[in-house]
Amino acid sequence: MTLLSRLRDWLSDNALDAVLIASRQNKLPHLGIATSSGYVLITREQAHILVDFRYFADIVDRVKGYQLHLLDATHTMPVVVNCLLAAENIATLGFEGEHVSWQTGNQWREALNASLVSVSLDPLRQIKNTAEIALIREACRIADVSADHIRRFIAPGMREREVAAELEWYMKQQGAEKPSFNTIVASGARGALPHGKASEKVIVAGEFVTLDFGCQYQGYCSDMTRTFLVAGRDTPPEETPLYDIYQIVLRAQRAAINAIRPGVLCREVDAAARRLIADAGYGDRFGHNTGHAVGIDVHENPRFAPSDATPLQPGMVLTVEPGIYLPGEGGVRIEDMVLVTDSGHEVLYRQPTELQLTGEC
Ligand SMILES: [Mn+2]
Repeated sequence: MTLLSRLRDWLSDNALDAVLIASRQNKLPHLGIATSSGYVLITREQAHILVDFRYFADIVDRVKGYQLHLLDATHTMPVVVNCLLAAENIATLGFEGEHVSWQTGNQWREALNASLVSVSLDPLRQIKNTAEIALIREACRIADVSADHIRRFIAPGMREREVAAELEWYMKQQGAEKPSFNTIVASGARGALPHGKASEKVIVAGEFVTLDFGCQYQGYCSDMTRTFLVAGRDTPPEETPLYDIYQIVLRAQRAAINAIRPGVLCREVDAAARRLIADAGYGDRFGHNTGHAVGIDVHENPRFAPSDATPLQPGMVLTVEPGIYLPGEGGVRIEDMVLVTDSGHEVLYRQPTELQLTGEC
């Protein structure tokens, strides 16, 4: 089903005459570009795009099936939209309350000649279509080859920030538009910080280093975490202090991935990882969800969370990223992205999840 026909079905299900889309996330599939400016108005009969001079020329040659309207100082959004509301006899207009500020919402209520209803379009993005899955696969391919590059690149004496810069540069060389979030490089004791942004800390041989990163490709995100053992110490990997923790996290991550198939509830996948970590005695050291959906936003719903009862459906794409964090000592997290398929699941990365050493080996 096409984007527009899905939205029109959604309009009838929600007893709305039209919906005004303003968020970057939900405009992207219509505009083909990510921008916080401009609007998309979908009515029962028509589809309209309203943009200013900066975007008009880019969009006019590309989008098909929409009426284009140029916004300027006199043709403001409320002026243009009120004309369209009158022309198409629109009484009830949905808008994205969760993406609009209280101030803007109040201004629209004053200015727009329709009864406004706050709605959420985000659930419509939960099941990815074939074209979206192809873009996510490419974002994942870039992260995947970049993980291998950065593992070989890391050497004792480098700063976390240098490693993050190399990783982001490499992803761009591979075709990424930008990182999908601030790259996390957390080495040694900093590994206990689940979101330890790359710092000035120098990486030392024999430490674990956790890298959590991803990129955006044509508007779609990837998200990946690997924890490596920094080479350069003679001690065998099995004798490093966090080796056993690594094996527990790896077993938890695999248990959660193996639980993924259509019909399973998100909280059951979370439980598969959480139970294993709790049974090993580290339940209180795993203080976040097991995963989240990924798409245009790097964090989308549903979540692999203890309270999320969403049943999995083919076409959903989620992360699986359990971790254990020991304050003062360090931490381990391993994250893959997984596509829910008709018969089960497919992991979108090829990089191994077993403990790997940094460097050329
Ligand atoms: Mn993630």
